[in-house]
Amino acid sequence: MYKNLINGEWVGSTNAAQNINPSDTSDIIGEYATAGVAQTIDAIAAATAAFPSWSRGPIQARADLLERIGNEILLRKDEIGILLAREEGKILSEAVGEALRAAQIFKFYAQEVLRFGGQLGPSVRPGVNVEVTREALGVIGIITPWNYPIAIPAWKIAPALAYGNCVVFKPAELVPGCGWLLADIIKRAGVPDGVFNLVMGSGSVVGQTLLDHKEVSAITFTGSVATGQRVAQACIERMAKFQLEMGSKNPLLILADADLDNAVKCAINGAFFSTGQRCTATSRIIVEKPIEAAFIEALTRAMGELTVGDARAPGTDMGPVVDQRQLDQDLRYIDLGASEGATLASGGQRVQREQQGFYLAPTLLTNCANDMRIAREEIFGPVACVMTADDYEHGLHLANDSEFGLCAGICTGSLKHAAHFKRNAQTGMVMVNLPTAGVDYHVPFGGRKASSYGAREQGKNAEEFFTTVKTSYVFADLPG
Ligand code: TXE
Repeated sequence: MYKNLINGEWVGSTNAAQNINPSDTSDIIGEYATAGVAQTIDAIAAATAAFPSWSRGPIQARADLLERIGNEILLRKDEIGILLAREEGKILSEAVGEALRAAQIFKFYAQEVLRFGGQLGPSVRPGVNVEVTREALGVIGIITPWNYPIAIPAWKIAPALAYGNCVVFKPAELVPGCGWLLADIIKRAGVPDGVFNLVMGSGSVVGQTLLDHKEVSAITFTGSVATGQRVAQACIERMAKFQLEMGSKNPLLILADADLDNAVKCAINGAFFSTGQRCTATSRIIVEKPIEAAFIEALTRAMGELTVGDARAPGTDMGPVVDQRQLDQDLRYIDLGASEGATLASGGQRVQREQQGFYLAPTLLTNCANDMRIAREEIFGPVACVMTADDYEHGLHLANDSEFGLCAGICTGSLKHAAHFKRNAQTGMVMVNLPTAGVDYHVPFGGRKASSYGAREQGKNAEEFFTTVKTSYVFADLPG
């Protein structure tokens, strides 16, 4: 049984959960200990006890730790990629790429630790100086989803530790394998006892305990809107700091002057890579009327060339959906699309393979309207809707007409329209002639409206969430 990491010790449990390969449901990856309330409280207590020495300890120790973690992930990226593909269903190249990304993130924050911060300046009062500094928050509860089982934990854990916080990390139930492996690497790198703790288990028990515990200073969460709202309510109740990254309904606007081949590549990548299970996935493709027919024809042709299969098999372009519940949700939305009047242009059905897995064909719904539920609610699968724009202004209006606002893309040869779109898209991120998914780690990540709440993640911006600002006034006008 893979155990939880509490105060530097591997701690078992009477309960365990099976980790199942979505490409082959007969393949059980392992048994993972399920923590309860008591173990979660033990982890919080260990993190609380470790905080004073960790937050005030030498920054070189923190930098070295993060560097060692990054180096080991880098060294083992292929092995981690295989595990990730096996438990989440992302194809091997994407999974190895995600492991590499996790390594880069740890190495970035290893350097950030040493970046000199703070401000010193004169007060408006004579003889007084003002210092603005940042301090660690305390214990951070980290709650992550299943779709990026190593990169999302990395981009929360690395800055949390870098800025001097202690961590209690709860991975998503479906992907304990990557969470456990990351914890093992962090422990092997020499993290002091209690500074980093892993508690695997359910959202309603482990997650809820983190939300409600008074010693947890802040919660960083990525997941669904519904759970995000619960996180917000629980944190507001006891005035804890929180940060939410949730769903989206990202638009890709394709204008008549776009390079058609590139537009198709952007749509394929954005809508179907990682089986469409990305918060930045393209789910609304808005096409200007004159090229709509040609675009749909080229896109469905390219979709027909995608090989759906075992995530670890060479030649697979798209792996399975993560589990039965998500597959049922995807199929429900496809049926809903038909009943709302959309046309099923491609896919829509389960795919049979030798082994039992949650395989779904990449699916395109055309003749969609922006007020249909399939165009407004996050499906989170390989399903994209196409809708028509009369012109650029109409396309921009459709792109912005959404409860969500994470990322928006435009494909166009027009600098004027690209610049206007960049300025007027109501999202946290904009892509020009690029897929909506695929971001860097050294710059802010996050959205607007129902997609995100609180400070942006990643890059230097992470200090906004993981630290608190202190303003000190010093009277030092000594005589002579
Ligand atoms: O998310 P949950 P699920 C969306 C996507 C997907 C749907 C459901 O539409 O179909 O969410 O996925 C923990 N207190 N996204 O069920 O439930 C939970 O254990 C504290 C989009 O996986 O939000 C897990 O660790 N924590 C998103 C984490 O919250 C709780 C990525 C996320 O789980 C909790 C993932 C509670 N009461 C899902 N209940 C994106 N856009 O990136 C659950 N959790």
